[in-house]
Amino acid sequence: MTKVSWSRLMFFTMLIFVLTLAACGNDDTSDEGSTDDSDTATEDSVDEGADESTDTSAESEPKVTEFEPAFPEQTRAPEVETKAELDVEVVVEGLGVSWGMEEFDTNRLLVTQRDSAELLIINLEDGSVSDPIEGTPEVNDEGQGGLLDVTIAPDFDESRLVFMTFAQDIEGGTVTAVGKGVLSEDEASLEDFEVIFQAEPAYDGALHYGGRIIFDDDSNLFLTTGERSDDPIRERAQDLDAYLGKVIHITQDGEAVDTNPFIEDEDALDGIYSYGHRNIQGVDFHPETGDLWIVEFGPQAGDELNIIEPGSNYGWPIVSYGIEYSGELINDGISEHEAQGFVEPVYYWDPTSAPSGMSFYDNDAIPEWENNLFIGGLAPNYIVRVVIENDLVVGEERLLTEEGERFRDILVTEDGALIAITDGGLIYKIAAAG
Ligand SMILES: [Ca+2]
Repeated sequence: MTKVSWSRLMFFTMLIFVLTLAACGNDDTSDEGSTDDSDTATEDSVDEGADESTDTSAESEPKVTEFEPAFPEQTRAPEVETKAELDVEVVVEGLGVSWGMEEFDTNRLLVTQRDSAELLIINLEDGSVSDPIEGTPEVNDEGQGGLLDVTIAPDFDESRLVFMTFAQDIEGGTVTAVGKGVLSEDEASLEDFEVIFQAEPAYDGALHYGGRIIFDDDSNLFLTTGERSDDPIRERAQDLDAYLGKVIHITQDGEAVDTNPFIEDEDALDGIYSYGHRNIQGVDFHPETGDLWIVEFGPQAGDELNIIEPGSNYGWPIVSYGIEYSGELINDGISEHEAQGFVEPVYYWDPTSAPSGMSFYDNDAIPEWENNLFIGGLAPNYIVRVVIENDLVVGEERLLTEEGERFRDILVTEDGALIAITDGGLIYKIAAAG
């Protein structure tokens, strides 16, 4: 186990990172960036507190687009800094690409391994890693596919039900699929695993599966999908007869929830909750308002933080605060969402933050973090802390900027520790010092 002092982290936070992002037309790795790109860091030493820069936003890099925000708080929020002293610890290393996790028992996590399709149990107290749990589904592991998210049923203590998302081969290509199984008492296997939902249509591609799942208060599931990236399939994000580029609301049996917004619309799929999304990689409920918040990848820049309203259209690929990887404008470069009849993002990033899994801090262990949102960053390698007031972003901080890790998912434990898993197979624990 390695311990890193917070003062050292804050020092390195001041360093300027120069990122080399692949901007090629062949987006085999797309906006997730390459897993083996060697980011070059220039270590300009800046004394803490001696920064006389007039740019007070957390983002120090220039914008890559010409777009202006629809309202002042929509991008480049003022930089904030955590005052509490923190301990940062690598609890586990040596795993594969770790994509999703859930605390199913105090300080014990279920963690998915994307490429090997393994489900593991991690003990945060002693750093132990279980053997792979038997009975997990067969996946398509190409590109961004594989075993993706994991969550447990709200009545897990009785039902032992575990839900997972994954890329599945079906006729015509691959889909984002949801399945469930019963964790055996000895925790060695998932029994009676069955697929409950497939986000059709299938498409022969390896990108943009979305794949986050979360339970609501009624014990139904929200599932996020992607629009499969390529032009023209991505246009299906706008279509109500396709589950691509959507937030989907289903029961534990994969049926549409009967209060869904398009249930009366014969031309629309009943499971759709919202649409016009690109690739939703993070989802959580705001602890105070109860609203469902998501983050979705933009193309080049234009990653969005959105509050989900049932039946609403979030605009992709008609409007965006980003541009194509080629540098071309998207749909003649219209960014304003509301003016075009779409929901404005609460916040967007330019340049990209490559936002992945996210979690609100719904704990009082670190009081200044209460109700803040923490988002894993994949391409610039950091964790984003977002301070929100009245549904507006009023502050942003970047944590663990010097680690060089791609932070794939974030959770907050019952004890109030922030856990982050990475593509490099590390599990970080960030907690109040002492
Ligand atoms: Ca949008």
